[in-house]
Amino acid sequence: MSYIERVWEKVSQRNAGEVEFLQAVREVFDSLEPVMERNPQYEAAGILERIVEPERQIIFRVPWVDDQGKAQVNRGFRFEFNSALGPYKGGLRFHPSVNQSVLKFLGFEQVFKNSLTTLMMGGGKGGSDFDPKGKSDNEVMHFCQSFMTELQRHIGHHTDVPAGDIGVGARELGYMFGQYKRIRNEFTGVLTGKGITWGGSLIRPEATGYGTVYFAEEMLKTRDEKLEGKVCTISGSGNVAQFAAEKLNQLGAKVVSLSDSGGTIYDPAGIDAEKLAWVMELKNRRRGRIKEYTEKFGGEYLEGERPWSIKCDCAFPCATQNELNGEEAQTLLDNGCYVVSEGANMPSDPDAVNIFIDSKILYAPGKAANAGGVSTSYLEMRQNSSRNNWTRERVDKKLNEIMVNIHAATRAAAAEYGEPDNYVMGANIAGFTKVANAMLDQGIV
Ligand code: NDP
Ligand code: 2IT
Repeated sequence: MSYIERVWEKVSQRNAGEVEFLQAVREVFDSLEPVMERNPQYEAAGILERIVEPERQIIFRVPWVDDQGKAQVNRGFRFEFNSALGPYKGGLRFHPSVNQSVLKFLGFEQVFKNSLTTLMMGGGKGGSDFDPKGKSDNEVMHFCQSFMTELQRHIGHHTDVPAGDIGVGARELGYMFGQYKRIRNEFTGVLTGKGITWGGSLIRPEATGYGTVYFAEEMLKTRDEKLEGKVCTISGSGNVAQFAAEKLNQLGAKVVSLSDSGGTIYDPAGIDAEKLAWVMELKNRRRGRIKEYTEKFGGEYLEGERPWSIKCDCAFPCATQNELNGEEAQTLLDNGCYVVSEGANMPSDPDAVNIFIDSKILYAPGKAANAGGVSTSYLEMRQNSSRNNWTRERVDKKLNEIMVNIHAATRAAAAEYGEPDNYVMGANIAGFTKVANAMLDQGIV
């Protein structure tokens, strides 16, 4: 049995039942077989055994009082996965589906994503099974304060720097930052995605969506093509989806769908800048459901459905994990889609990933295509350390350069192992190699 398969057997036994985590590990392992053959030093130093085990796992009670005066309890987590390349870095997710498996898959992916950015960041992820949906601002504030009351003892601007993810945006980050500052009596860049007047970076809110589109642009360049005139489907209608749509509009593409957990809206006329501004108001202020879009602008509401049956050239999954299965991947291909750039983390399930790879379309996995968010978080940390503020243009230019570099590094790693068009293999190998070599240098810790 190969080194990889021996480690896989142990990982799957030790983490039995953690479906999402094991899915993420298997995908990375599937890319690494030729790397292990060429580099026996990794086995000798137990790199794989160590890289699948978080350095530290923190699980805690989050008690809070709701608007009726009733005590509520949620579970809080932070997985500090790997610090070989820098302080732990990665978002916080608040969603009822959050559990150990989901956050471990996200933390594991984050290690390779952050390595791919070439910036100095380790990987981590955290969150809670708290559901901000339907809660008052007051309840969200009390929850965030309680969550941070515990989390603050584990994080710091040189140690572990959380940010947003599903269910954690400007409002939640503000409440958490306020509580951190109150307890620790320090104003530091301990969180990223901060408000612009209190340490945030311009373009951080836009960065993940913009970056995902920049990555698609780079992939299209390999075929001498542009995004202009392309019909694009997007899933989700949160932070990543909104700014992917904005950038696609700016580049002359036509966005025809958005979705949320209730269903999909299909607007064949295109979701232009004006309609998108309305969606942002709906989602970020009124916190309403996407189906209201069709009442306002027409088009179709596909209740309970995802956007993948809609004919398009390019698809941007920007909602959540496993939101695109094998059957849907095949439907996309049958309808002529040939670019898939993942804004979400692990949105394509393993069947879909295999179908995309075998079909040789331009398919970019999340850990490469959505790395613009965490990269711009790093630019925010840089601005905080130097007490400087960069202009929009400067941050956006840097973000674009980083995405161009990630694209090039991904292709180069894939080419080195004989599959230049396989972005999954390229991202996994390039991400892994840098972390593994740093771990070798730093000894068995
Ligand atoms: P938001 O909370 O802003 O938006 C999430 C969107 O996805 C909402 O439209 C939501 O619909 C939908 N969604 C969430 N969970 C589900 C589900 N289980 N089924 C169907 N739809 C769902 O989150 P973000 O936009 O920040 O994150 C979206 C994805 O991008 C996630 O995978 C995240 O990990 C990834 N990502 C985010 C980054 C960031 O900087 N924010 C960086 C890199 C990746 P509803 O409101 O109905 O729940
Ligand atoms: O999945 C991700 O990369 C994020 N949610 C962003 C992490 C960050 O630290 O900005």
